[in-house]
Amino acid sequence: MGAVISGSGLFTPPESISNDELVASFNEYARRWNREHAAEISAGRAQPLAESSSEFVVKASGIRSRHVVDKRGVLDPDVMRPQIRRRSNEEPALLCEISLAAARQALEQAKREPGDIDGVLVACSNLERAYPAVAVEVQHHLGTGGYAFDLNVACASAAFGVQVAADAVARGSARAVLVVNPEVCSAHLNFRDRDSHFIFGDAATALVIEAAPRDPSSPHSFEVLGTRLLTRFSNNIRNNFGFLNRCELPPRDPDDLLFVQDGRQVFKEVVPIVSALITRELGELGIEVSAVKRFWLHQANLSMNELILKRVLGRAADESAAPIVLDEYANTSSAGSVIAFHKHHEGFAKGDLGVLCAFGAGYSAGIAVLRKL
Ligand code: CO8
Repeated sequence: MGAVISGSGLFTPPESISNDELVASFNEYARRWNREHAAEISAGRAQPLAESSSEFVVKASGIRSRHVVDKRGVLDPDVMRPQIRRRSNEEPALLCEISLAAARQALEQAKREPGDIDGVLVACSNLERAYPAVAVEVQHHLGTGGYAFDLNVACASAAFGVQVAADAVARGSARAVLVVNPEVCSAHLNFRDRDSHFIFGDAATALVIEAAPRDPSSPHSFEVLGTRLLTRFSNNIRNNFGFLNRCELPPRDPDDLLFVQDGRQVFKEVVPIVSALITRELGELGIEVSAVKRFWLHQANLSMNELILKRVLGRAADESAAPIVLDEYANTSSAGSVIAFHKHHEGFAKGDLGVLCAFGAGYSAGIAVLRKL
């Protein structure tokens, strides 16, 4: 018995911010800060803040816009964060709500009812609370059976979820598992940091993974041929937010409780890790790299994806072989590779091969090799 991805779903927040809008907000903040600190700056006790630019953002990352859960709060130079209505414990939490939207779509593609699902994994970078697990809340509102738990391996979380789910259905401990990736990255992003203010966006994705799909000939059914995960510790992408913060002495700078990275180091170190992972897994499955029709890669940086594929293929990949969604969505952490899969798995004939690969903080990376049923 194997495992099949039989449906995918995507929730895209309706509001979107262009680079020009984001940069205008940042630059207004920088000008205000420089005015307020003019005396320290002229005395040499502070450095003026430099302005951001849309040209830099596109050139350095390939990102042109991002969807967010609250555009007004992010763009207001006095706020610079999404403003989210506090919900009562009786209402679905925000991560649960966006998970449900993506999950229902995935179930529809798979032609499954919630009662057909034995497990829900919420696999993402930024969980909304410590407990109860968001996955259990999603299970409750969807009405699925079995069990549910949260899993956090940063941007690689979806790939880790796919392996856990595929193993469960292949061993028969679950008939079908729903893997959901809700990401409200805008709430963990420091919009006052010029180096990273443009990087992330919000979205949620979902995959149904099961042993025996209801409709094997559906355009959405892909057999999971193999999976491989790896981790290697690095502090180059870090977020120190956690339950010990309120007890720490001395207290931390609030900016240290948000996303921070050394983007250039990450780029340099992650490209070889990921290209080796893809090459090795395809080799172990006896698959020629040239036989892979499409690569659905994590969506952090356009040049990074181009370089990874150049190393794997020995030549540049064209866009139909490696779809890009980060231009519209920016980095949506664990959702990125699944958005690429969800929007671009058309045109596959029976037997065609594809690779889903996610990577990020940890470092962590995971791959799933898929074959069209
Ligand atoms: N506008 C204009 N100039 C700028 C800006 C800006 N906004 N920002 C920096 N610059 C300047 C710098 O000051 C520097 O100037 P100088 O050369 O004079 O010193 C110059 O531009 C170049 O700066 P960098 O070296 O930083 O620029 P890079 O070319 O490296 O591009 C990137 C920066 C885009 C960040 C790039 O390094 C990158 O994308 N790296 C890969 C990062 C990556 O993949 N990270 C994974 C993160 S995802 C993850 O796993 C975490 C999950 C958590 C999710 C939740 C979050 C909120």
